[in-house]
Amino acid sequence: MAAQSEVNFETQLQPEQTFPLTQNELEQFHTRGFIGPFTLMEPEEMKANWKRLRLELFDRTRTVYRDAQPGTGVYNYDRHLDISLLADIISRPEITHRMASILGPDVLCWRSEFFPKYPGDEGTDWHQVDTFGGADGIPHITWPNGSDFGGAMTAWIAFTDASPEMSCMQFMPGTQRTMYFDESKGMHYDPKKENRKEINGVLRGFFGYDWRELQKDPNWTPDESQAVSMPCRAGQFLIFPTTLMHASTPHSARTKDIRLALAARYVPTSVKLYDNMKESNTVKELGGTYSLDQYGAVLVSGRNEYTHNRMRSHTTRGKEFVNSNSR
Ligand SMILES: O=C(O)CCC(=O)C(=O)O
Repeated sequence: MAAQSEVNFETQLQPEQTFPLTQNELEQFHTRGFIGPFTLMEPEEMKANWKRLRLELFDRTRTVYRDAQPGTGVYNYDRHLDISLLADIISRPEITHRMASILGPDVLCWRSEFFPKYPGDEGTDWHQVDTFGGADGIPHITWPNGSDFGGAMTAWIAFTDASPEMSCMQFMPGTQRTMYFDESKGMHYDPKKENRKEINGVLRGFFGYDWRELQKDPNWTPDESQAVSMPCRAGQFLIFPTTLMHASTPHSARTKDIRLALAARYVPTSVKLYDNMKESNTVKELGGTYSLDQYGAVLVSGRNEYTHNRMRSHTTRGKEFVNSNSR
């Protein structure tokens, strides 16, 4: 993981508008591998945003992946590249200043993904993500040689409440530096597997995949006694590296309400994105495929001194992305 670099938050920001992690928080983060929940906005504001977003998600005329297949996990990938509300959220200083405290000053948001859980849905099974190539075995991101860390730093942003009965996140503290999975093995997709299987007595799965196919040791099982549940109110967010063992509880609440989270993924600018897809220009994941023709990473903090990644300065609707720490 990048050592903490000196981060100079914009001088025109008032102290109450800057959000670096404190030394204590950083220590806690490095020991446990996660931190939060932090408040991005009040529940009522987030619930109103979700109401608006529900309608905006239907309009796919400006999405960068118009070729993505309905019903697959990739269908609503990277909607921050066309929806202004999401463009604002992934660039919010409450998130990006904290990311800069962990990753160093120069930070990209390279992806956003929705995780909807409907009543009765399985929880997401225990997993760790290093290369993001779990589906096809091909790394989607490449850290520079010698980096002691892969994966991406996630801001897991709750659009609705996420209680233990309503699919809250779970973590295994301190597992972020030991990979129990090898994504180069690849997995088999079978949507019929969804919401069907109990693992250790809990309804869990991985969106039509079985992440356990990637286990380095087929006989290993996660030690659930180590699991910590992290409920969030709508408008709160958690930060964790994808290499931390993480999961979510099933949505077993007696309600008609969905649980919805947006996972925004951040990396330093030195990380190469989709370098292995240069020829095909196509990504395969979560049962779907999409072309990278209109893709670009977003600089949310600092400077980009590299030319290896495609970048976007504006959404497809012409809204400029905000860099909350432009050095
Ligand atoms: O929200 C979930 O159920 C899982 C989220 C997750 O696995 C992630 O953000 O990496």
